[in-house]
Amino acid sequence: MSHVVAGPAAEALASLSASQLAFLQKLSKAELHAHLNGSIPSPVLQQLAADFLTSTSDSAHSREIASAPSSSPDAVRAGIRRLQDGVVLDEIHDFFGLFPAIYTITSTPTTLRRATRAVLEHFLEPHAENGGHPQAAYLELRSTPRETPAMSRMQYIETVLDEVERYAPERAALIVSLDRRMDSRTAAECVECAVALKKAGRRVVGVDLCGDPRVNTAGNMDEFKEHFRNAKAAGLGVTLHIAEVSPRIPSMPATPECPSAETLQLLSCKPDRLGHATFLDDAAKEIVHTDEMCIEICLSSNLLCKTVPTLDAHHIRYYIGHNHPIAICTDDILPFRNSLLGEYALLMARPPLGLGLTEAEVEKIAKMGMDSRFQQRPYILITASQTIK
Ligand code: 6MZ
Repeated sequence: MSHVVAGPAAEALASLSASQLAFLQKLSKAELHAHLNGSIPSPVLQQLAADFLTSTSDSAHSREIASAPSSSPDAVRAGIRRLQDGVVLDEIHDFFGLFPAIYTITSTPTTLRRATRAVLEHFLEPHAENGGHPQAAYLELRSTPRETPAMSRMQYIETVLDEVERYAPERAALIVSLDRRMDSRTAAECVECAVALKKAGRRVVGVDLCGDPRVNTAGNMDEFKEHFRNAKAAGLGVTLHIAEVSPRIPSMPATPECPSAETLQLLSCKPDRLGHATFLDDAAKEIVHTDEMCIEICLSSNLLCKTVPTLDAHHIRYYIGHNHPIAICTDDILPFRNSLLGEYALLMARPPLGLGLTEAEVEKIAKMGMDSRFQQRPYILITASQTIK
């Protein structure tokens, strides 16, 4: 059973003509914003959950699992059922409650390896339902290193990297995520691991700041800034989730407690790319334009988390209008039930299902994504009419 696409991406896909669909399937697309634990294809997650719930105490695997769980079997069952039924979110904050159940079943090297392999296959294997093409020509997968009873943070990163390198050394790379809830020591450890692995020639290409945007990093931003500076100094790219939710009190002047102050602090780290960037004010937009920071756009994610009411109101329009670099991304295919092809369908479908862009416009956007990869590698860009080296 394969990953099922539903919601806005599925509606957009269903509305395309055969030739539009063939055009999108063939187009070389880069996936630059996909969270590993949010991108596990649902059938694989269900298998991992079943193994977790039925494991007996006489196998090495179950002993490994038994040393790691953090949620009870009942909580895992409820979490997986929720994901299986299709998640309906009242607001973005509900979203982050989905992860404890997932984390419980990807807390050992064995299960993390299986999850990583499944994500790589989803994005990079040619699929019949995708016209025999892969979803993505190139994938920068991101994940937050977790210390569990079964592995250290370094082992976590190495486990994911082993799969990335074994499976698709030229077509995939890893971004190490820092969660907003991390204390500075943990964030420093993650960056140190990323830097050491990059120096050792491994395919770590960047660091990210992610996590529940309710957690305001303004308080410890000075320390986080230093970590991002260290990452940059080592040649890693930096991408930051920024302004994903509206400032709590829009009328308030910027203060350290106000997320818009946090936005300016994050921008002062000189990130190369930004995740979401939904609620940037004029001062922030000015910086983003001047420094040509690519915006990672996640249309279904924003619609389903209700941070953006409609496609028509989406900030992608502003960036397209200003010819600013963007990359079209899925964010988390597991809860959002989308696909990279479906996100591109949202660009092309006629309004109100999509933005109604032309093939030439969509092709240009796909190239922007390819050009915004942290590690530029030669690649073949297949377009409707030509092949460019
Ligand atoms: C912010 C998000 C996110 O890292 O364990 N994550 N952070 N905004 C989002 N938009 C909806 N979607 C996912 O993958 C899961 C983690 O990615 C972050 C959250 O911190 C989540 O726990 P990894 O592989």
